[in-house]
Amino acid sequence: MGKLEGRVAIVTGGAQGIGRAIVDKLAEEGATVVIGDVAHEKAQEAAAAVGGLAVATDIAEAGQVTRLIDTTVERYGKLDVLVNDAAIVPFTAWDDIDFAEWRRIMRVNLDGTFLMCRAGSDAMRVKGYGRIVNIVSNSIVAGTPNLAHYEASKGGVMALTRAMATELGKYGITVNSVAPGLTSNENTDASQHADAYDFVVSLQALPRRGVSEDIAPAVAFLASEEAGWITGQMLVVDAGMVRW
Ligand code: 4PL
Repeated sequence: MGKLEGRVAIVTGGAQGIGRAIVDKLAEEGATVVIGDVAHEKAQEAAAAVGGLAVATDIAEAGQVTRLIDTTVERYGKLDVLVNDAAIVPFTAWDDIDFAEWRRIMRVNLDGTFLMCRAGSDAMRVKGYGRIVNIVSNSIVAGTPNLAHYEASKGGVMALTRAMATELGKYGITVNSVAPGLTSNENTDASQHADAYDFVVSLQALPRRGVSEDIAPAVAFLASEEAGWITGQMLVVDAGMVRW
Protein backbone atom coordinates (compact mmCIF):
# COMPACT_ATOMS: atom_id res chain seq x y z
CA MET A 1 0.00 0.00 0.00
CA GLY A 2 1.53 3.25 -1.15
CA LYS A 3 1.70 6.28 1.09
CA LEU A 4 -0.53 8.32 -1.28
CA GLU A 5 -3.29 5.77 -1.83
CA GLY A 6 -6.60 7.56 -2.55
CA ARG A 7 -4.96 10.98 -2.87
CA VAL A 8 -5.47 13.39 -5.76
CA ALA A 9 -2.38 15.34 -6.79
CA ILE A 10 -1.57 18.11 -9.23
CA VAL A 11 2.02 18.35 -10.48
CA THR A 12 2.84 21.43 -12.53
CA GLY A 13 5.79 21.00 -14.86
CA GLY A 14 5.21 17.25 -14.82
CA ALA A 15 5.88 16.75 -18.53
CA GLN A 16 9.65 16.50 -18.20
CA GLY A 17 12.72 16.77 -15.99
CA ILE A 18 12.32 16.57 -12.21
CA GLY A 19 8.56 17.07 -12.53
CA ARG A 20 8.20 13.91 -14.60
CA ALA A 21 10.03 11.85 -11.96
CA ILE A 22 7.71 13.35 -9.33
CA VAL A 23 4.65 12.33 -11.36
CA ASP A 24 5.93 8.75 -11.60
CA LYS A 25 6.77 8.58 -7.89
CA LEU A 26 3.45 9.98 -6.65
CA ALA A 27 1.59 7.56 -8.93
CA GLU A 28 3.74 4.66 -7.71
CA GLU A 29 2.68 5.60 -4.16
CA GLY A 30 -0.97 5.37 -5.21
CA ALA A 31 -1.92 8.94 -6.08
CA THR A 32 -4.10 9.98 -9.00
CA VAL A 33 -2.01 12.57 -10.82
CA VAL A 34 -3.05 15.57 -12.90
CA ILE A 35 -0.29 17.30 -14.85
CA GLY A 36 -0.49 21.02 -15.63
CA ASP A 37 2.13 22.02 -18.19
CA VAL A 38 2.64 24.23 -21.24
CA ALA A 39 4.37 21.27 -22.94
CA HIS A 40 1.01 19.62 -23.41
CA GLU A 41 1.94 16.75 -25.73
CA LYS A 42 4.70 15.54 -23.42
CA ALA A 43 2.35 16.04 -20.46
CA GLN A 44 -0.29 13.87 -22.10
CA GLU A 45 2.31 11.16 -22.64
CA ALA A 46 3.49 11.36 -19.00
CA ALA A 47 -0.11 11.34 -17.71
CA ALA A 48 -1.10 8.40 -19.89
CA ALA A 49 1.83 6.39 -18.53
CA VAL A 50 0.34 6.62 -15.01
CA GLY A 51 -3.37 6.62 -15.88
CA GLY A 52 -3.67 10.30 -15.03
CA LEU A 53 -4.82 13.46 -16.78
CA ALA A 54 -3.04 16.37 -18.47
CA VAL A 55 -4.52 19.87 -18.60
CA ALA A 56 -2.68 22.37 -20.81
CA THR A 57 -1.69 25.12 -18.39
CA ASP A 58 0.40 28.26 -18.39
CA ILE A 59 0.59 28.78 -14.61
CA ALA A 60 1.12 32.52 -15.08
CA GLU A 61 -2.38 32.88 -16.56
CA ALA A 62 -4.97 33.04 -13.77
CA GLY A 63 -7.75 31.73 -15.98
CA GLN A 64 -5.73 28.66 -16.94
CA VAL A 65 -4.85 27.99 -13.29
CA THR A 66 -8.54 28.11 -12.35
CA ARG A 67 -9.30 25.69 -15.19
CA LEU A 68 -6.61 23.24 -13.98
CA ILE A 69 -7.91 23.24 -10.40
CA ASP A 70 -11.58 23.10 -11.39
CA THR A 71 -11.01 20.28 -13.88
CA THR A 72 -9.19 18.27 -11.21
CA VAL A 73 -11.91 18.72 -8.60
CA GLU A 74 -14.71 18.05 -11.11
CA ARG A 75 -13.04 14.87 -12.36
CA TYR A 76 -11.63 13.42 -9.14
CA GLY A 77 -13.70 15.12 -6.43
CA LYS A 78 -10.97 16.92 -4.44
CA LEU A 79 -7.39 18.17 -4.32
CA ASP A 80 -5.07 16.68 -1.67
CA VAL A 81 -1.59 17.39 -3.00
CA LEU A 82 -0.13 20.27 -5.03
CA VAL A 83 3.45 20.07 -6.27
CA ASN A 84 4.61 23.31 -7.86
CA ASP A 85 7.48 22.21 -10.08
CA ALA A 86 6.85 24.27 -13.24
CA ALA A 87 9.61 26.81 -13.73
CA ILE A 88 11.98 28.29 -16.29
CA VAL A 89 15.63 27.44 -15.59
CA PRO A 90 17.70 30.11 -17.36
CA PHE A 91 21.42 30.59 -17.76
CA THR A 92 22.01 34.34 -17.98
CA ALA A 93 25.09 36.28 -16.92
CA TRP A 94 24.27 39.18 -14.62
CA ASP A 95 25.26 41.72 -17.31
CA ASP A 96 22.66 40.25 -19.67
CA ILE A 97 19.71 40.34 -17.28
CA ASP A 98 17.63 43.27 -18.52
CA PHE A 99 14.16 43.96 -17.15
CA ALA A 100 12.43 41.87 -19.83
CA GLU A 101 14.55 38.84 -18.94
CA TRP A 102 13.95 39.46 -15.22
CA ARG A 103 10.17 39.58 -15.79
CA ARG A 104 10.21 36.47 -18.02
CA ILE A 105 11.53 34.43 -15.09
CA MET A 106 9.48 36.12 -12.35
CA ARG A 107 6.26 35.74 -14.33
CA VAL A 108 6.42 31.96 -14.36
CA ASN A 109 8.54 30.98 -11.35
CA LEU A 110 7.13 33.39 -8.77
CA ASP A 111 3.85 34.82 -10.14
CA GLY A 112 2.77 31.44 -11.52
CA THR A 113 3.57 29.59 -8.30
CA PHE A 114 1.64 32.23 -6.35
CA LEU A 115 -1.42 31.76 -8.57
CA MET A 116 -1.27 27.97 -8.13
CA CYS A 117 -0.91 28.26 -4.35
CA ARG A 118 -3.73 30.82 -4.12
CA ALA A 119 -6.24 28.70 -6.02
CA GLY A 120 -4.92 25.31 -4.85
CA SER A 121 -5.09 26.13 -1.15
CA ASP A 122 -8.72 27.27 -1.54
CA ALA A 123 -9.60 23.88 -3.06
CA MET A 124 -7.81 22.06 -0.21
CA ARG A 125 -9.58 24.02 2.52
CA VAL A 126 -12.93 22.53 1.47
CA LYS A 127 -11.78 19.15 2.85
CA GLY A 128 -9.62 20.49 5.68
CA TYR A 129 -6.58 18.63 4.34
CA GLY A 130 -3.71 19.50 2.05
CA ARG A 131 -0.05 19.08 1.18
CA ILE A 132 1.71 21.76 -0.86
CA VAL A 133 5.30 21.13 -1.96
CA ASN A 134 7.10 23.90 -3.82
CA ILE A 135 10.22 23.04 -5.80
CA VAL A 136 12.93 25.66 -5.25
CA SER A 137 16.71 25.23 -5.64
CA ASN A 138 19.86 24.92 -3.57
CA SER A 139 21.21 27.79 -5.70
CA ILE A 140 19.27 30.21 -3.46
CA VAL A 141 21.65 29.23 -0.66
CA ALA A 142 24.80 28.82 -2.79
CA GLY A 143 24.53 31.99 -4.90
CA THR A 144 25.24 30.01 -8.07
CA PRO A 145 26.30 32.29 -10.98
CA ASN A 146 24.19 32.97 -14.10
CA LEU A 147 20.97 32.45 -12.16
CA ALA A 148 20.38 35.74 -10.28
CA HIS A 149 16.80 36.28 -11.50
CA TYR A 150 16.00 32.57 -11.07
CA GLU A 151 17.41 32.63 -7.53
CA ALA A 152 15.39 35.73 -6.67
CA SER A 153 12.26 33.96 -7.93
CA LYS A 154 12.98 30.73 -6.04
CA GLY A 155 13.95 32.64 -2.89
CA GLY A 156 10.56 34.31 -3.18
CA VAL A 157 8.87 30.92 -3.39
CA MET A 158 10.78 29.73 -0.31
CA ALA A 159 9.60 32.77 1.67
CA LEU A 160 6.05 32.40 0.33
CA THR A 161 6.16 28.79 1.54
CA ARG A 162 6.93 29.90 5.10
CA ALA A 163 4.21 32.55 5.14
CA MET A 164 1.59 30.18 3.75
CA ALA A 165 2.54 27.51 6.28
CA THR A 166 1.70 29.94 9.05
CA GLU A 167 -1.67 30.94 7.62
CA LEU A 168 -2.86 27.54 6.36
CA GLY A 169 -1.93 25.27 9.26
CA LYS A 170 -5.30 25.75 10.88
CA TYR A 171 -6.96 24.21 7.81
CA GLY A 172 -4.89 21.02 7.94
CA ILE A 173 -2.65 22.17 5.10
CA THR A 174 1.15 21.84 5.27
CA VAL A 175 3.37 23.89 2.97
CA ASN A 176 7.01 22.92 2.44
CA SER A 177 9.67 23.32 -0.22
CA VAL A 178 12.21 20.93 -1.68
CA ALA A 179 15.50 22.44 -2.87
CA PRO A 180 17.24 20.22 -5.42
CA GLY A 181 20.84 20.64 -6.41
CA LEU A 182 21.92 20.52 -10.05
CA THR A 183 20.66 17.26 -11.56
CA SER A 184 21.09 15.71 -14.97
CA ASN A 185 18.00 15.44 -17.15
CA GLU A 186 17.11 16.00 -20.80
CA ASN A 187 16.88 19.77 -20.28
CA THR A 188 19.96 20.42 -18.15
CA ASP A 189 22.01 18.06 -20.34
CA ALA A 190 21.19 20.33 -23.30
CA SER A 191 21.98 23.56 -21.40
CA GLN A 192 25.12 25.42 -20.35
CA HIS A 193 24.52 24.06 -16.83
CA ALA A 194 25.90 20.72 -18.07
CA ASP A 195 29.37 22.33 -18.12
CA ALA A 196 29.14 22.57 -14.30
CA TYR A 197 28.27 18.90 -13.63
CA ASP A 198 31.78 17.88 -12.56
CA PHE A 199 32.38 21.03 -10.51
CA VAL A 200 29.09 20.60 -8.66
CA VAL A 201 29.89 16.95 -7.89
CA SER A 202 33.24 18.11 -6.45
CA LEU A 203 31.30 20.31 -3.97
CA GLN A 204 28.98 17.49 -2.87
CA ALA A 205 29.51 15.27 0.18
CA LEU A 206 28.22 12.36 -1.89
CA PRO A 207 30.34 12.31 -5.08
CA ARG A 208 27.74 11.21 -7.63
CA ARG A 209 25.91 13.28 -10.27
CA GLY A 210 22.24 13.57 -9.38
CA VAL A 211 19.24 12.67 -11.52
CA SER A 212 15.54 13.53 -11.29
CA GLU A 213 14.78 10.26 -9.46
CA ASP A 214 17.00 11.44 -6.60
CA ILE A 215 14.60 14.33 -5.91
CA ALA A 216 11.18 12.67 -6.19
CA PRO A 217 11.23 10.60 -2.93
CA ALA A 218 11.62 13.73 -0.79
CA VAL A 219 8.62 15.26 -2.52
CA ALA A 220 6.52 12.12 -2.03
CA PHE A 221 7.38 12.10 1.67
CA LEU A 222 6.37 15.73 2.25
CA ALA A 223 3.21 15.09 0.18
CA SER A 224 2.21 12.16 2.39
CA GLU A 225 -0.03 12.05 5.43
CA GLU A 226 2.84 10.93 7.66
CA ALA A 227 4.67 14.25 7.14
CA GLY A 228 1.79 15.98 8.92
CA TRP A 229 3.91 17.56 11.65
CA ILE A 230 6.33 19.20 9.19
CA THR A 231 5.47 22.59 7.70
CA GLY A 232 7.22 25.76 6.56
CA GLN A 233 10.45 23.87 5.95
CA MET A 234 12.91 23.72 3.07
CA LEU A 235 14.39 20.26 2.51
CA VAL A 236 17.65 20.49 0.55
CA VAL A 237 18.20 17.43 -1.66
CA ASP A 238 21.62 17.97 -3.22
CA ALA A 239 24.03 15.24 -2.01
CA GLY A 240 25.27 17.62 0.66
CA MET A 241 26.49 20.45 -1.57
CA VAL A 242 25.07 23.13 0.74
CA ARG A 243 24.32 22.79 4.46
CA TRP A 244 21.20 24.82 5.33
C1 4PL B 1 23.78 24.32 -8.19
O1 4PL B 1 18.50 24.96 -9.87
O2 4PL B 1 20.91 24.45 -8.10
C2 4PL B 1 22.78 24.92 -11.69
C3 4PL B 1 20.42 25.23 -12.66
N1 4PL B 1 23.50 24.70 -10.57
O3 4PL B 1 19.19 25.22 -11.98
C4 4PL B 1 19.40 25.00 -10.67
C5 4PL B 1 22.92 24.56 -9.38
C6 4PL B 1 21.42 25.01 -11.63
C7 4PL B 1 21.53 24.62 -9.26
C8 4PL B 1 20.79 24.86 -10.43
